[in-house]
Amino acid sequence: MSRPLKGLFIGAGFFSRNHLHAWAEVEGAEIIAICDRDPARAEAAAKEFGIAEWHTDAFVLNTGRFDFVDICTTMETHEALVGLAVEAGVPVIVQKPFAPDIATCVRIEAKARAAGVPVMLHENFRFQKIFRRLREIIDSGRIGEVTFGRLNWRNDIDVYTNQPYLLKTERFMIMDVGIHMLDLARFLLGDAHSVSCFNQSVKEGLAGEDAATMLLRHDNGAVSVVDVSYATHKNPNPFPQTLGEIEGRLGTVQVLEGEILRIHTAEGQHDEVIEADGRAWTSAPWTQIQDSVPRTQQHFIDALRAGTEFETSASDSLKTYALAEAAYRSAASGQVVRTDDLLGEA
Ligand code: NAD
Ligand code: 89V
Repeated sequence: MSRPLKGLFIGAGFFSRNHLHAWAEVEGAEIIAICDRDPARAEAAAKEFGIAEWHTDAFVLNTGRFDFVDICTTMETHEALVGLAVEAGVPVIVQKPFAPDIATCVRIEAKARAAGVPVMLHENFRFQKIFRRLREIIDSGRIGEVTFGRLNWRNDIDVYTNQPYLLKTERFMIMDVGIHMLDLARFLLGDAHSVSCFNQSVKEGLAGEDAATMLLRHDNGAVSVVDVSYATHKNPNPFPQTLGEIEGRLGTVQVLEGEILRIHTAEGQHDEVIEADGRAWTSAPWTQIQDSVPRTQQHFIDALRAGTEFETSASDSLKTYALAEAAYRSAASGQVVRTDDLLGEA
């Protein structure tokens, strides 16, 4: 199909502006209509991004005019919205978190697979330039077989002003940022099957945890520590950088502040600075996250056109959400929790 794929965009809230700017840069696709249950938001976004059509009801999916839909709403709405798209036979890219619990994730994925409708998670941390490069270094064999990893995302950004729903979310930090880190841990160290987790609720008045520390055992025997916090006070604030290191049998790569990869091998130490691309619509400190949005969307469109598997397909992502579920259950029980039982539960 040589013409651009026509898309519907649902959810004109806080993060939508990054998606809509990004769609304007993605090759082979265009957003032809916007939908938000809040008419004022739908109309304002359509006006700002020069999109002719706006709607307040996602049933517009049934008009047969869309080649894909981008769902940028919060997790409790995804089962209904993805379900509508699947019934209409419209391929989906949907924001994280996929859904609040593994049973719902499995239900959504099963319905889409039964209908043969492709669904991808918009999980953009692995599409950040620095992590594409880190994966290349690992695949090159320079540090040997990976044996250990540490991924941390700790800062005190005021996330509550832009995303007030996080104040009331019982499953908060693991589903908001932990899920990015768990996907990165799978991307860099391979699949994992066991989790031990301690949660903390440091800020007063939150419904859920704002810090979590997870220990993972990977299928290849590697071990990783994944820790996240919105209650870490550092000056300067490292937001939105993910820091850490990946160790292998022959060397180590550190992920340092300033978007630096420090590669340690028997030959010595070597730094690479992998800066995210600033664009007309990006602004510090969000650049690293914003730059990953068009990269994620371009992957979706390229794979959809080619009929190939999405890196973060709904079926692959079930393994990431099983790790999140295991983390919550471990935090509740104090036990190490295996994931293989969880996927079969729903
Ligand atoms: P938001 O609440 O600001 O916006 C969501 C919008 O969706 C609202 O305008 C709401 O009216 C609309 N909406 C909800 N249900 C709808 C329905 N059934 N039909 C039509 N419109 C509907 O949320 P946000 O902060 O923009 O976050 C959206 C998602 O993006 C969240 O899941 C969040 O976790 C995720 N997010 C991801 C990143 C990232 O990729 N790095 C960053 C921030 C947020
Ligand atoms: O990426 C996210 O999901 C957001 C964050 C503030 C980290 O960008 O919540």
